[in-house]
Formats: sequence, structure tokens, C-alpha cells
Amino acid sequence: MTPWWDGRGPGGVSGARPVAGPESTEDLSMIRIVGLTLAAALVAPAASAEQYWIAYEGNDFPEEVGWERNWGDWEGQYHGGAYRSLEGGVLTIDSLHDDGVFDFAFIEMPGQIDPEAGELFVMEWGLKIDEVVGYWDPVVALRSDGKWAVGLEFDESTVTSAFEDGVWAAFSPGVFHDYRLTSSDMLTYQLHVDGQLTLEGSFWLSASESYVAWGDGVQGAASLTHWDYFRFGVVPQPQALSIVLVWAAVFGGRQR
Ligand SMILES: [Ca+2]
Ligand SMILES: [Ca+2]
Repeated sequence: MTPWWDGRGPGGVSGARPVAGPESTEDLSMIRIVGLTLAAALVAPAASAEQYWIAYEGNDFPEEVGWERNWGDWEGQYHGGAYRSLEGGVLTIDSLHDDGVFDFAFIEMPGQIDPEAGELFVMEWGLKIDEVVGYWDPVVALRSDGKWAVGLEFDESTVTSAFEDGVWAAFSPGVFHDYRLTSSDMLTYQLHVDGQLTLEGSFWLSASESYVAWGDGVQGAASLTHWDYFRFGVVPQPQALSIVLVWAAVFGGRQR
């Protein structure tokens, strides 16, 4: 599988897993070059490194409301793509017809992603995964202003941290879940699923910075996914709320 969304090649973390489709080193080089070109044409929704909030609610295609779209298939970039549709505030991305398809939304904000002291980076999304053919296909990616990255890859019932060994969690398949990733230092993160602390992990050093992406990010795998919303930003550190959430997690854990 070729992970388009973060420029990792077959020798990267994903390469340690069984490969679900053909791979081409030539294609990867081309991808990196195109990725650099895209980086030059960036969007910068925030005016300065201050608190901000970017909310995609599934009412439009992402590229209509400030996101960039990167898509393609085995024929090349900007060829083919997923069948995408909007209904009831939900974006459906369907690539089941062709495992060569990748099709994801991204935003680059150089120097404007990270929180400062007393602030919290938050990235949250509502996602239902109907089907994944291959190890994983839906992805969520984050790169900090200091080139530290988190990559989350999904199959029908698990979420896996792409750059870490053995950091993954299961969720119930076939229903929407609310995912919320938070970080105060962009070196460690917490992932809540449906309000419950589910994963804690570390960012890994990446080759580039200040980037958020989500969608079908893998060539060589196919999927059918539904995205209710995708939001991210920097908010004031909610001190009192954190204590409440810790207690909620403690009591939630006891109920299981
Ligand atoms: Ca795909
Ligand atoms: Ca929605």
C-alpha cells in the first residue's frame, strides 16, 4: 500500500505490513514532487499564530470551503478519484470501485498550527466506516509547525497510529464515532473516542510541517466512509474541564 497522505514510501512503517496492492518507486518520486508543488499553493485560513477554529461540517465538498483536494488512481494524480456525495450534512467517500484511488482533503498552515502555552490543539471528526478492502484506507494526518506528526489509519473496527509500534484501539464497526485528538505540546497526544480516552501516544519527526489531512489516503486499498464533520484548531486550555473529564474517564472505566 502506498500512503499518499504523508509521503511515506514502501520502506516506511506501512511497509512492515503485508502489501495489498502494487507499488512503484517511480510513482512515489512523482508524488513527492507533486506534493511539494501543492505545498506552494497553500491556503492560510488563520491570520497569525493565534487561536483559530476551522470547521468542516459535511455540507459542501471540502475544496469548496477552504480545503485542498488531492486525488488520483493508478493512472496518476488528478485522474479518477473516489465517488463522493453529500447528504444530510455527511460527506461520503467511496473508492470501492478501484483500490488505486486516493482522495483526501488537506490544509497547510505554515507556522500556524501549534498551540502556545495555556492553549490546546484540538482535532475532531465524526466518521463511520462501512468497508475497508486492504489493511487500511481512511486516514487522518497531522503535522505540527515543528514537523512532528501523527498519522491515524483506520480499518472497519480499529484505529492505528501509523508511526508508532503497537498503538491502536478497537471501536464498534458500522456506526458513527466521534474522535477527538488533543495535544498541548505537539509531542504527545490523547485520542478520545465517543468521549472516552482511548489512545495516548507520541508524535514522530516528519519531513514537513503544519498540515492536516483526512480522507482516503492510501493507494492499494479501498473503502467506503462517511464523514459527518472534521474540525481543528487551537483553543484555551480547559483546565477545569480536564479534571471533569478525568473523573468521567475513571467512572466510565469502572462501569465496563
Ligand atoms: Ca484508497
Ligand atoms: Ca455534518
